[in-house]
Amino acid sequence: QELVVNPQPQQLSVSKYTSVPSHFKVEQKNADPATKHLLSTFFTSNNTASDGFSISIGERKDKFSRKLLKKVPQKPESYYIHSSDKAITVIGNDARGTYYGVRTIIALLQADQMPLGEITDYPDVTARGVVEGFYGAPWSFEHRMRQIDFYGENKLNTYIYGPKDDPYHSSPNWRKAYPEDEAAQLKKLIDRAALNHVDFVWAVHPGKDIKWTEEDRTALLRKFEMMYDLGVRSYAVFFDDISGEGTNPSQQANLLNYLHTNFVKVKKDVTPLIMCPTEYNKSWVKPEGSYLETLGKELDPSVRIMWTGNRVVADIDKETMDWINNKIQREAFIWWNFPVSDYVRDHLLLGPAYGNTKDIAKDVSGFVSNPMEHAEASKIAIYGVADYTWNMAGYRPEQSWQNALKVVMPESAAALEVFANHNSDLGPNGHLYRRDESVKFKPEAEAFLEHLKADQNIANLDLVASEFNAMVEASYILLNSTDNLVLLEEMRPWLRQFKLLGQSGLAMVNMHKALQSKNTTDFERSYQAIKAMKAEMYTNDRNDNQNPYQPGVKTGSLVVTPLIDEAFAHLTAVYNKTFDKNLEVVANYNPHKLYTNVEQLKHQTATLKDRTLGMNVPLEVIRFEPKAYFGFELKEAAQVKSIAYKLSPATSYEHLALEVSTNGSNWTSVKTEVKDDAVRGTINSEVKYIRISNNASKTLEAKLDHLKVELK
Ligand code: LTM
Repeated sequence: QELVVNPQPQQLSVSKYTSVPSHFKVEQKNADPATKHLLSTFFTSNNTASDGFSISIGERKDKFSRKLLKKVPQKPESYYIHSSDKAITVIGNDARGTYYGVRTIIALLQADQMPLGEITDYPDVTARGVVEGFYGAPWSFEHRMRQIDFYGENKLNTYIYGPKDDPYHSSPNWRKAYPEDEAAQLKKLIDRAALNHVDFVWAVHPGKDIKWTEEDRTALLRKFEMMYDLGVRSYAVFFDDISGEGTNPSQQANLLNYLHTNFVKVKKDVTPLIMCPTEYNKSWVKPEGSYLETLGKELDPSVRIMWTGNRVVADIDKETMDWINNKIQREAFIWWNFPVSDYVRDHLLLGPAYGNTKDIAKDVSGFVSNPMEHAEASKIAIYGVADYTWNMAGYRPEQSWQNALKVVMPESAAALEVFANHNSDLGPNGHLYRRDESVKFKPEAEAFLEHLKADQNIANLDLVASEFNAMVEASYILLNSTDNLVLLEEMRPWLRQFKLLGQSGLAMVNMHKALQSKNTTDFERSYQAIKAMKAEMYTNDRNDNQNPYQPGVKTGSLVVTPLIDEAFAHLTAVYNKTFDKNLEVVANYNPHKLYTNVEQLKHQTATLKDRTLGMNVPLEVIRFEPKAYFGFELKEAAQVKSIAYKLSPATSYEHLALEVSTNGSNWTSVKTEVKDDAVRGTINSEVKYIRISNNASKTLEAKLDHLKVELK
């Protein structure tokens, strides 16, 4: 086993490698319960003996020689390790530092060879971890237990519990106690976090219905107390994705200051509060207001303020940090919206964690990743976040990613690499956030298509075929793997699609070969095979991963799928022309477009499923200025059966009109009815444009639940 310590230590100097002793004598001085527990999981009666290799563990305050103590960095959570052929000494600067030192020692002793030398180590970022802050099914209890262990293993110290769809986290139930069984599970999670030196931060999301009254602030204090009784010692208050009265910055600051004075200061063992503002990214800052400045001025300086960057989903750089830190008069706490996929639920994001610059360590008070609802699959990115936030200068995203794959699937890492390599981009999305995908294969795919279309010799044909083959083989290996069944369950629908995609790539290569040799039988067989595979993928897309937002299963969508589709269409067209045939050239595309002047909606995508045209709606609150409109422009005028949309709050409907047009200039209002809080309109003529417009003179703020047009 090679030596991999994640996160990568700050300084590691190895004088030589030696074989790992079989037995140890462990002497621990001031180890806390978490460190004791960790030691007991590795050092058992099987590998300890009174004459074993000496390992001595303790904290700065314990008795160690001055020479060694001088080497322990004066930084929170730091540690120093000295290992010689006689003994290993681990000294932590504090309890967490000692724990992390022991984590490192265990990693060293699990390698083939033990390094002798010194390790001096400390984290760059104070609070590092995960915010379970996505929309969609919250993680299960079992997944959370696995996650918390994973954070401990990778020296992450923060888990913010804030799943948008937990009713007791958000409105109106934030005021209520958790039901007994859920409270019992939370208690177990909190205890597990303590055992892993992870701060379990319980977050509340009260802004949708909070009243700035004595009654509500005592309700919140009461809820904090309940959580305290379960063992919570860290708290956050989220005001993201809300509209109305709850967005008032002075009132938010008042509430946080009240909690700081009446709870944090009183308890003494509670860490400083964290808050997520309503304007949590630069693109949402209202030019007419001074929301962030107000928070900066009025919030107690100890309160940490979250920030997602220049947009909702963004990577972070020095300029981002300088801008926000200046506004809020403190170092922002980064909420990195990666690998969260709640706005592209048909995709799996398995690529490396990259894009944040390496010069922001001193500008952030924390850095947490918002993950996918697929907890186990998110570990690939989280592993990278642990590495990046600990040692920014030394972070190498690609290497860290390779290591992560080996950790999550030790036996099948090579196959997982093939799969993850082609499943990392998000596809077009409203946040305009994209990731590299199929990086090494992309130039090959481009060269292949270029030569194919120019009717030239395809020099890399074997290479392209061998990638498709690797995809099929990797799918078989992973679908039958046993080294991480939890991960396999999450990936299964995508693996089935991926196998079919690889197979259809191979059939496409065969179509090319058959066309070259003018073998019409072989060509038509491979053509039919691709059509059959496409039909199967379509069925999978309709049956697997069904959710109301982006249902279905998309794989290889940046490079591999377009390559196969384009090559298939081209080959079929050439074949038809050459042999005077009429095989159908299928194009899977949606010819209709979104039609809007709302900035937040401009980059959303339109989907066409059967005869239903829909908008991929954003999860956030949308601002509809006066004269704002949103809808569709059809490719050509067509008969429409019905139009349906839903906004919350439903009071927005008073100011909105549903209109249609054949030319985009002359508009006709459509009669509508409201049923189950949704609006429905029917028309009996051909239309090309459909829009919902804000005819009021004031800006409306609302969430869009859906917009659907049924075509005849
Ligand atoms: O990003 C923040 C602060 N809030 C929400 C998240 O809950 C959600 O997961 C992400 C990504 O869709 N966007 C948000 O607005």
